[in-house]
Amino acid sequence: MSEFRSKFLEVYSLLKSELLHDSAFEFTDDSRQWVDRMLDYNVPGGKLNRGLSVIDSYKLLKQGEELSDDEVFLASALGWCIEWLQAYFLVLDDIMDNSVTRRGQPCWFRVPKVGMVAINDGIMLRNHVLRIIKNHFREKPYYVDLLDLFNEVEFQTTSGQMIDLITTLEGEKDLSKYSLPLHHRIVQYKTGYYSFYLPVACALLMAGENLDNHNDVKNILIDMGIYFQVQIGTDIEDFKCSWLVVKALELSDEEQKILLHENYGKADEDCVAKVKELYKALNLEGVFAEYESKSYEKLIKAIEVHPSDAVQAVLKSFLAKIYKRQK
Ligand code: GPP
Ligand code: MG
Ligand code: MG
Ligand code: MG
Repeated sequence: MSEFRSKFLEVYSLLKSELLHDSAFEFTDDSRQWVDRMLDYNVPGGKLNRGLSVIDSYKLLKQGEELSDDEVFLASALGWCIEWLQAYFLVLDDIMDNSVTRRGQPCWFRVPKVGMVAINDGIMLRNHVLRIIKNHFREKPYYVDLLDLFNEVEFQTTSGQMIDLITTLEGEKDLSKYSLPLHHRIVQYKTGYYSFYLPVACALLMAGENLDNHNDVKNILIDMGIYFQVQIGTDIEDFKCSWLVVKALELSDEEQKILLHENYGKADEDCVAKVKELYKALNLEGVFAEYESKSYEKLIKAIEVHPSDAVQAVLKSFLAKIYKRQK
């Protein structure tokens, strides 16, 4: 667990309080209470891995040097910007997916009296990211780069969300469109940039680096992001374009393909069971284990040719986190 966790949590309260007293808006008690509750409901309830990894990465980039209170604060603030960004994505994604629960509680739009106000709340969360960055980074030499980074990552995530949505359109369920490259594209854009690249990119900017010189770091992190999604993508009922179904299609004979087409993406228990049985018959677990060790070796090789030991340490710490998750 990160040594910075308790500091990080303190920073949340401070950022929230600043937002609740933003002088660009004349808050009333009601409106302040709404935002207060909306933030507590949607922002801090996750595992906070993305946010914390900004500080952890920054510390590794400083190669063990003691961080000042100001550095810990700034890295935490950027970490929270990522958590805020994610809250914005998830509040809106749950509406688009018509989901029921998120992080063990009802989705925000399902909370009584929230409903479609949640759309505006999502936009509010997005605006908060920019308010936080303005409040704390306006004077920094990397301010413009930071804004540009968040803008670009948001665009990539929105684009990933679009291809995810249009491949699972109701009434157009067509399994034959699913392929490994499509699956990779969806997860790369929908989650890879904001979950894996963004935390490290924030730490690099704080450390005075120019992101144009770190395309190799971006590529490695995006590959890790794809691997990470492969691990967890099992959405049979939702007709998701997951790695498992793409692999299954690749390995199936004609008869098995027909079975997949008939049973994939149906809420019916028997259909789900049939798909799972086929996965077993195709030994997808074994195929996955093979894919896992190959991708691990490939990533380690890519990391070890990087010229900076500090950057290597950042990438290896990410790799260790996601490969541990498996067991
Ligand atoms: C979640 O994917 C979607 C995102 C993180 C991106 C949303 C982007 C927007 C611009 C709204 P998912 O629906 O597959 O995940 P989950 O199962 O967590 O809902
Ligand atoms: Mg969803
Ligand atoms: Mg979705
Ligand atoms: Mg999902």
